[in-house]
Amino acid sequence: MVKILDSTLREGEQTPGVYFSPDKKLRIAQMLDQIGVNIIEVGNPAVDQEIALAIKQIADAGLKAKIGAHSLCRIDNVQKALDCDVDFLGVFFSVSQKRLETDYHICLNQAIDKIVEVISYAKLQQPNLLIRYTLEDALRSPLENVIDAASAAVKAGADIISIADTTGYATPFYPYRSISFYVQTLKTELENCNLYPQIEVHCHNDQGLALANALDAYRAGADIIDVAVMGLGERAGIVDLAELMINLIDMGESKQLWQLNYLSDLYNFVSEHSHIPIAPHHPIIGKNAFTHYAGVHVKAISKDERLYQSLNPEILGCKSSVALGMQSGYTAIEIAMKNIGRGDLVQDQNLVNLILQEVKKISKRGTQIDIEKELPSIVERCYMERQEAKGKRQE
Ligand code: HCA
Ligand code: CU
Repeated sequence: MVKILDSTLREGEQTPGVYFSPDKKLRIAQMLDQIGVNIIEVGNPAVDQEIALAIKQIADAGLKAKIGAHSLCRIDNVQKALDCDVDFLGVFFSVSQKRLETDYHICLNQAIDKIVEVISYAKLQQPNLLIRYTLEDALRSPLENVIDAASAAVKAGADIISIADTTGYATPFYPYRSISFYVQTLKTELENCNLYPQIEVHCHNDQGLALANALDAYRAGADIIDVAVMGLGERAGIVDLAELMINLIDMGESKQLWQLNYLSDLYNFVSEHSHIPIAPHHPIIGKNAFTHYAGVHVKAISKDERLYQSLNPEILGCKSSVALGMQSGYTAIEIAMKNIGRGDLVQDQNLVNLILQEVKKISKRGTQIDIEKELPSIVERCYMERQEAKGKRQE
């Protein structure tokens, strides 16, 4: 059974302009817990005192999920995380040759000494702490460095090794640049040394491949996958929570693992408080994700929704709908009229056609027609017009 680590509160808050107050953080954590996420990464307490407070508050909230803090590979940072009573600590340090030379100005052995020192310290302070060591920018680090750093980290007490594709460089389509290759190689190499950490993956979306890479890693045996609500995060963000869950179910995970019907409340809450709108065509969660529009589509789904849906909206606790506009056909008007309680009028084909023409005309304003709010008066107007025309014919 794969585990999901949600990083909306850590990586997601690294989206420019996003800030969640401690109260909002707690609410988001509760909602993630209700959905069934396994680990909630809340933030780095060394960044700000308020983040430290939020971590502590969530760690003390009695949630089922493990609550984690993020930390630089430094003892003073780790101590701040431990002071927050977390169950989980994530320490990251890159062993890419370029980073070692250009930024840290140390050699691989010195880097490994630092990683070992920090992890051993954390383990000693809190032996039951779940410790993750992340190979930042792993996909652009020499495999030997990755293996050496990972095995040293596990020997020092790391329970989880995370392969971070920090810059979204991975692709499932080039074997040696694929995250599955890193997962498999690392597992095999560590097993050969009798080391059995859980393997986590953290995929960025710079080339739009975060989800594909995460699923590639899943197929290769990754144990934990990182996500954020709406895929929030640095630059182009990371894997989207809802998209990952749906695809994992598609690939054989049980849908009983997660309460998917709570996803839309969570997304609306995060969207509202991050001030980032959910794209209408966002898969699964967007307001158009199960909305059918063009005439030929609506006619087909009126017979069987599966003709234009590969996903059943019921799994998310929602229903499909129709939209009205220039692309609409006759059936959409019939359905929409029934939806607003004017099914009594659909027998009048001329009236339905008149409404259709009116809808097409209105659609030229370029914004969506609100069926609940606008259709009743359109129907009324067209109905009156029909009655007048009938009256005139009788005169
Ligand atoms: C960061 C980089 C990071 C770390 C991931 C991790 C990445 O923002 O600090 O610690 O597991 O993408 O490498 O998010
Ligand atoms: Cu990241």
